[in-house]
Amino acid sequence: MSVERTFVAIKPDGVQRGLIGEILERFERKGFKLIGLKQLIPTRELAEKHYGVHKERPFFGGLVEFITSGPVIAMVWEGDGVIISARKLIGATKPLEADPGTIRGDLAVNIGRNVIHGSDGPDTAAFEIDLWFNSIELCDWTPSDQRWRVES
Ligand code: D4T
Repeated sequence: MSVERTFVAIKPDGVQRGLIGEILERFERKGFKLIGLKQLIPTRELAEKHYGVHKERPFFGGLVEFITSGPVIAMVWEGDGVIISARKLIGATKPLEADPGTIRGDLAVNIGRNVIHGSDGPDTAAFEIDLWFNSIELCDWTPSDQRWRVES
């Protein structure tokens, strides 16, 4: 596995429901490294670019309304295989199909209020990190306990 970066966002429902700490804790405890973190209310332009692949889908309008309706926590996480692993921590898109133990499996019921987003592949991750963050907002650092998580 190679060291990767992925984009993860806590959606407005997760922020409004007070789930930020619980979600951050799951990524930290797994052993991933936080590279970027900010709170923002996404503009319509940002939301439409982020969900551009869904432009023609019937739920697109509602999705953009929802994601721009309040604060979002935007994050970049780094680690071995973090792109797929983050998707596993997050769980299936439909929360009722998400396994217990996953974020959506434990904390959500409805597909339109599924709490969190994670990039679905390397190209999407690169696109989304670039879309949501400036390079100056990303912090490269070495955790002091790194050797207890990663073989050198
Ligand atoms: P995101 O992108 O939010 O992490 O979700 P997923 O990657 O797990 O799933 P997705 O791209 O297929 O869907 C994007 C977003 O749209 C919402 N959605 C999706 C919806 O409201 N109704 C629907 O029928 C679908 C398929 C939920 C997630």
